[in-house]
Formats: sequence, structure tokens, C-alpha cells
Amino acid sequence: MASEVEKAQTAGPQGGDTIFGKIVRKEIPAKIIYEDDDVLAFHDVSPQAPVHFLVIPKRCIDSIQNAQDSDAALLGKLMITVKKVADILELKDGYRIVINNGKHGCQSVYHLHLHVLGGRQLGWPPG
Ligand code: TR5
Repeated sequence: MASEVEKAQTAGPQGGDTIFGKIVRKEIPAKIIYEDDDVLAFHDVSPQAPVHFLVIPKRCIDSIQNAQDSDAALLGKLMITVKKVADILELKDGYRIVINNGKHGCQSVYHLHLHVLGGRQLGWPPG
């Protein structure tokens, strides 16, 4: 199976629909932790830490680079959702929030998502 770096070499916007759109529409299953009208949080299928979940807007913004001024409230809500879900999962000792953007950022799914990683001591700097 291709690594995330390999996938990111060829990935790109897919006309606003991706595998995450299918998760939002419940066409494919995901381990959902939290959802409301605007956002969805679910466990990453290939966790890179004991806790690794994704927070996405239900409306597809393909990448942070293509976010608009009018998306500001929704972007803020994504951050607040991270905090809520971290409380639900009792990540009391901290966690990391990551947004991969574009090829060099290693983005493979072009539906904006915040990675949240925790449950162990993370290293720095990332690769
Ligand atoms: O590389 P970026 O930042 O785009 O991250 C994409 C993330 O989506 C990776 O961490 C993948 O493991 C994750 N991913 C990919 C799929 C998937 C998923 N997480 C939950 N459920 C998933 N399904 C059902 N299908 C995927 N292809």
C-alpha cells in the first residue's frame, strides 16, 4: 500500500468530493466521535499515535490554502471541536493538531481535515 508521502505526490482536489464526503453522507462507515450540523470528528483509519482522530467541516473546503475569509467562523469551529473531542477522549496530558497542506505538506485527501494526535509523548520536529 502506498505511503502517505507517495499518495500526496498525485493527490489533488477532486471537484469537492472525496472519501471524507462519503463519510459525511454516511455512505461509508467511520468511527465517529462527535458531530453536529457543521463538523464531524472520527478516528483515523491508520492511527499514528494511540489516539489519532480527524476533525473536518461537513462542507468541503479542499485545503487550508483555498479557505476563504467567509470560512473564518467554520475554521474557528473546527478548533473548538478539537478541544471538545479532546475532552471526550480525556487527552489530559496534551496532544498535537496538524493540518497537512498540498504536496509538500503531505496532503492526500483534499477535504480539509485537522489531525489530532495524542496518547503518548510526541517528538519534535516532525519529519
Ligand atoms: O495525508 P492527509 O493529511 O491528507 O491525511 C489523510 C488521512 O486520512 C490519513 O491519516 C489517512 O489515514 C486518513 N484516512 C484515509 C481514509 C480514511 C481515513 N480515516 C478514516 N477513515 C477512512 N476511510 C474510510 N477511508 C480512507 N481512504
